[in-house]
Amino acid sequence: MLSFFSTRHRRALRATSALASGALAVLLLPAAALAQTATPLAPITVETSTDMTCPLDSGSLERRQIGTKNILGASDTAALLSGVPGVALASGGGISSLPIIHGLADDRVKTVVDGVSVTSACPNHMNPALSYIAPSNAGHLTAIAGITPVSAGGDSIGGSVTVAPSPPIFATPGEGYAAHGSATTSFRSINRQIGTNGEITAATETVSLGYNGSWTRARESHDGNGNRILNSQFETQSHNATFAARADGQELTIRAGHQITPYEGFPNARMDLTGNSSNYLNAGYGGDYDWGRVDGKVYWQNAKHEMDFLPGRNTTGHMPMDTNGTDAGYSVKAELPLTKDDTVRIGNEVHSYRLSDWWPPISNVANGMMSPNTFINLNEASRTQVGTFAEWERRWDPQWTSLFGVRNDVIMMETGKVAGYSNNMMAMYGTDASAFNAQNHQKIDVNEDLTATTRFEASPINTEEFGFARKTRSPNLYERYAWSTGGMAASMIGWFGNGTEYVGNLHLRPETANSVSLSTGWHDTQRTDWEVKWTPYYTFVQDYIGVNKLASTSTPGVNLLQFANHDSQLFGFDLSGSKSLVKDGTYGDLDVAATAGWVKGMQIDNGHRLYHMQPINALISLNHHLGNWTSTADLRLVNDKSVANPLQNEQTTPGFAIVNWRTSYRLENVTLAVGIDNLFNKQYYDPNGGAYVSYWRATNTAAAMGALPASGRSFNAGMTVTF
Ligand SMILES: [Cu+2]
Repeated sequence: MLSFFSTRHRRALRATSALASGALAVLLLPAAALAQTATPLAPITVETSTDMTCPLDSGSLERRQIGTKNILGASDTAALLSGVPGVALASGGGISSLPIIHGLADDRVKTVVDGVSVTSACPNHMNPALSYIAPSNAGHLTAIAGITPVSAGGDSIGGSVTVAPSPPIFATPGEGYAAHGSATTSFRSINRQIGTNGEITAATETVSLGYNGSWTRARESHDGNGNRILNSQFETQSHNATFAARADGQELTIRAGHQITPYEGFPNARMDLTGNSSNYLNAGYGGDYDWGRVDGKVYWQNAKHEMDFLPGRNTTGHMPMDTNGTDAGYSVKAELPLTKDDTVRIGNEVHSYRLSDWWPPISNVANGMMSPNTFINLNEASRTQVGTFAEWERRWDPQWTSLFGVRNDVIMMETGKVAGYSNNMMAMYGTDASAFNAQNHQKIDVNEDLTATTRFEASPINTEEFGFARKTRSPNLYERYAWSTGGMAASMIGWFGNGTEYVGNLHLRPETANSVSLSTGWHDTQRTDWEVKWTPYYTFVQDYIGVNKLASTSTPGVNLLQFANHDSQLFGFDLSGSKSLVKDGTYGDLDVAATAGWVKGMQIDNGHRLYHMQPINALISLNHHLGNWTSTADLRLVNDKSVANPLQNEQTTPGFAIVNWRTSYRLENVTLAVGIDNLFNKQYYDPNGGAYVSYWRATNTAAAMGALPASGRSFNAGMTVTF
């Protein structure tokens, strides 16, 4: 793996190898010989499934792996994906990171929670799909970085992230009635975060009733230098109920829930979340029949979202901004094993989304910047997706398997008339609103997707996979309909964590990605000792939705930008591997797992670097396991970001190496865990952490903006009791 790093990085690696061996000593120190039944805890499960819908270049986390992070106070479900090959994270608030897969972020990644695509109902994407499921309620997480099958969803061009809540628990045959529950409490020192969550299930063999709830509150975090990270506090709670019934290979699951986030600071945004209240109701059906299997889902979710300034920005004024968004729809999929070698999957879905976005005035002063009328940003905007797919999986012989899929998505968008706070010509509200209202807003995109992959089991120790995909995403509501070119209004639009100003574009075309990727995997015949996997990829995105510059502003780095199509290309590789070092030794098992990644992306016409490219990076994990005792030491290495997007105030960041450590022990029905994040209290800046906008606003000095610092050392502890 060393060969993938620059000379400078090799030096960093040598310096940190001393740290790593220190961490190993810590890891092995109290070798209490308390051997009982074992549940090993690898940080990431590398998929070895023969199912073609799960490409080689994907990773997943099981409930027990999520459980360890939950005990130590994980609040951000997206962040659990850290370390999965191909995945990087754009940080936001305490529960709202956005996944980036192979350089494609946010809406470009298909994110499905409990079978439902939830849309961010905020011009800053503060409430993305993954913010609605707490880690304590996540049963299984999968990220597909490679060629995503059409059955995993359309209207996206990147990989896919799927999160399923824990499946309902039923009584085992003969048990009659069963009740299970657990309660967890956790603490983190860096932001004095406390959290508690629990679940309880009462079930017979055919009916199950469950509840899962969580609450977390965190003060402002601190960086490695001990300085407060302004506006990084948050609080959230969720309540989820599950009813499930099953009989004769059929299962019906109904889930309903409520989440309330009274506040969540966003240090890299102009605004903070000052209220987010959401409710959902969905029903899922799965049934096995003689002819195959059918899965269906109907869903509804509403979010009422408010933004303003939390204290810390040193802002005396207020700027209320409200959104109300509703996702509703259904999906139905059938899997038909036609012969013993052929499986066909067909499916259809409708996803309707409605969003209103309005900003109440701050006074009744006539002709003001923010008065006397309500600013109408989106007036009953709607976006409806109708998707249909067919997929054919064929095993040609014991070595060759292929998957071929086609998909059609029709995206229909519309929005009503808009208005500014006033007809203040200086702020161009009147001119812009009239120009926008005079145009036809209805848009219909007909998108055709295609994927083809083939897998070759070359030998008992080698698997090869080759794939091609054409995938299309239509613009989101803001990319098309955000209408004001007034700097203040435009600065409220954008989910990029950079303080820059964005204007929509009614003439945007959908973006279409054409990707090729090759995965080569090597492993021992039993797949228990060692494994190495390498996936290089190339993507050409026709009409990539980037930006054009409309004007500079008085703040260096901050431009007035408009969304615009630019052909672009991205390429890179993912590398992952694991090796068992000690097996069944007197002092337990020891293994090492590592992932590394590199991606580069640029616009083809002008060579501008794409936003959100993760520099070359690696995660090396050392896992120790003895009886009920499990420990992990992670070494995370990220190279410097020296070239950034020139228009979007992207920050360059120095390289860094940090060490995280955690250990847990289970004694009967109690599990105790302790851990230290950023063990050496390093001051570092995540390359996709964005700009430190809250600091700029607090000090009113644009020069002070810089990159957003990451959190310093945190001592974490937690306990779970099961009953
Ligand atoms: Cu928001």
